[in-house]
Amino acid sequence: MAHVKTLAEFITERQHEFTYATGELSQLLTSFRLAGKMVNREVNKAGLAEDILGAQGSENIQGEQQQKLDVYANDLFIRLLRSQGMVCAVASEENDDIVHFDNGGKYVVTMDPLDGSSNIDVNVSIGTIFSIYRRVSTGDKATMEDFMQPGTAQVAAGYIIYGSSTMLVYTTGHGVNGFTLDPSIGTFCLSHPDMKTPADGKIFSVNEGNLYDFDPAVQRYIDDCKKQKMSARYIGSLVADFHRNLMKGGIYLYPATSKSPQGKLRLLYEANPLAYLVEQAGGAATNGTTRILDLMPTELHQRCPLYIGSKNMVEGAMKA
Ligand code: P6P
Repeated sequence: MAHVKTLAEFITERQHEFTYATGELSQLLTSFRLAGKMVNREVNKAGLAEDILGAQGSENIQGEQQQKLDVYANDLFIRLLRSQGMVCAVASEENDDIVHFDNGGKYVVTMDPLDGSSNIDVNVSIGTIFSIYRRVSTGDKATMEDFMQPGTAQVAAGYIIYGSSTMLVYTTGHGVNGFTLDPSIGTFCLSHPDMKTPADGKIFSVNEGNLYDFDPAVQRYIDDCKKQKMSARYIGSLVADFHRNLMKGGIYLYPATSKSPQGKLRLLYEANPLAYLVEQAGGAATNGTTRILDLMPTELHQRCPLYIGSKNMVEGAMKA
């Protein structure tokens, strides 16, 4: 049987592509590799472990019930990132403010530690989404300036999907590669080299419960997808919908609605990382008018409408 390349081997082999000092990428990704395995273990037994299932009883800045696994994942990622010394601050969906580490790290991370966590109790795939940026501020501590960089400034981005199998998918700007966790050896192995998303697709992902709240142009686009006999696939878990569309072709839309005039999804740790990945795989991502990666952030938790997936489908949605 051909040797299966591990994530560690792959990173070593490709580290010359990483703009900054050799070895830094490996250390940066190590926290996500390790945390991904540990979150995977808890996700897989959530149905059994009384202490990890269900709401934590607290709310995050989004006013959303924090699921215990949300908090577990957030605390774990923060602990691992703090300890490995490369990252000096984190902006997380689960924390109102920037989390600072006093370690002189040259990078900052934005992350949604467990997106779609309301699906945990019903056994639907969920995911971790992350972006890595180089610090731009020069003082002792990171500042908002470090987090108000456009998506084009990302040095790496990725997600972990906890599904029928657990995968880590990431880019450093040299294509997209997917690694599947082999639980028998606790190692992520290269399973999807150089991922490319089809320019066209036959899948549209949108919560049609909001249909009559969408802009008429969006309603026309959705109607047109139906007239073309496309398949409607909406899991209600962004990473799961994104991953399927990345592999098969398709478009995911979370447009603005009257209830959410800026849409629901977050720019810094949902739209930007996935936009970086999809463009590296040949796809596209906009907020309905502007390329996601060109948006200039102004707040940590700002929302943006999101149209993301197959290039021709996103362009079609813009012309609707
Ligand atoms: P709605 C989960 O809460 C999430 O952030 C994404 O994972 C998912 O795609 C979306 O919201 C679902 O939102 O409003 O359709 O239930």
